[in-house]
Amino acid sequence: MNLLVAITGWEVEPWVERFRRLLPDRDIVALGEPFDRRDVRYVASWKHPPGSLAGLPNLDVIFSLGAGVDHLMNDDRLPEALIVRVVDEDLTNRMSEYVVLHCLMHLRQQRRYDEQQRQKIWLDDRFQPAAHEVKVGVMGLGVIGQDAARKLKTMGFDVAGWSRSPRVVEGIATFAGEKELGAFLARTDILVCLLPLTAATRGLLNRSLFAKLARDGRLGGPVLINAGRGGLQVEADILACLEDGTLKAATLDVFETEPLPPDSPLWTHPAVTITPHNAGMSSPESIGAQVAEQIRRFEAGEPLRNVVNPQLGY
Ligand code: NDP
Ligand code: OXD
Repeated sequence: MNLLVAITGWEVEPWVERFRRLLPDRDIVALGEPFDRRDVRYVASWKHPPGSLAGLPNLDVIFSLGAGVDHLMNDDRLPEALIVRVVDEDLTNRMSEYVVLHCLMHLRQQRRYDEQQRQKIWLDDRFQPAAHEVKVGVMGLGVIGQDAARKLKTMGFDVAGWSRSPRVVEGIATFAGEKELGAFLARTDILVCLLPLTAATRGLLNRSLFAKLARDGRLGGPVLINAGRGGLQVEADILACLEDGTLKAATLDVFETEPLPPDSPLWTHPAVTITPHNAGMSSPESIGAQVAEQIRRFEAGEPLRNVVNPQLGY
């Protein structure tokens, strides 16, 4: 057997079927089925149970089936192997759709009109700012962040981005590193987080950061959109900041604990919009093909694409 499919939280069967169609000459097995650990050369993982990949002596490559690899980095018994992540046009497009949708939703105050509709109230008493009057700050200017920033720019928003190392993106003001974080936040009305979860970014979305966002924006207070990872945010701080006006509203796709526990006050907070970690979706069709192509490259001695730097954690 060559490829072990180790998935929790998603349906496994479509992935196994896809890999069997793409790699008919290989043994493909799902974690939980019997297999000889010495036969595994490749693993395709999405949130495999920590420790379950220990003791695979002939493992060469672990493929993350998502863009994020924190699920791998957080397994302290992960075997030594190259780690490859997903960079996928379909996934990137879906993430940008989500970001644009929610920026527009906050710009156009759609939650308020939903409530008015429920109550059959016809009331048009509020000034609507134009997109160019609203400053969006995208944290993380990688594959997804750059795509989202460009699409937000096309919608007319005044867009800036922040990354670890300096990036140049046409038409977008860019900031880098801790030194420039304050200036980036000070010009941000809607903060969009598309960062990976690493030791350096864990808990970054906290009260002290929210307090540095622009206070003079056209939306009546700063808005947070987090589609990166739940571990980036301090949920108690988000709730407290929504209460005292440090934040006006939040859209959250990711949570400290997933699924979001039923007793979380985020569920019922009137200023919070929740989605179940599905801003982007990994499609077995397209990502399966990428994994098969990467295996082909690896075995032909060609360099793998999208290899993760374990020191940086992304
Ligand atoms: P990339 O690796 O392409 O980009 C990551 C960006 O974050 C880079 O710009 C990087 O900086 C920046 N960054 C990393 N660490 C820091 C730091 N300490 N300070 C400042 N900036 C930092 O990742 P992707 O764009 O492909 O994906 C981003 C994340 O989106 C994923 O890791 C995942 O967590 C999340 N995601 C969520 C999904 C969902 O459904 N909710 C779906 C897909 C992804 P630099 O440019 O200098 O390297
Ligand atoms: C990803 C995700 O990282 O879906 O791709 O969260």
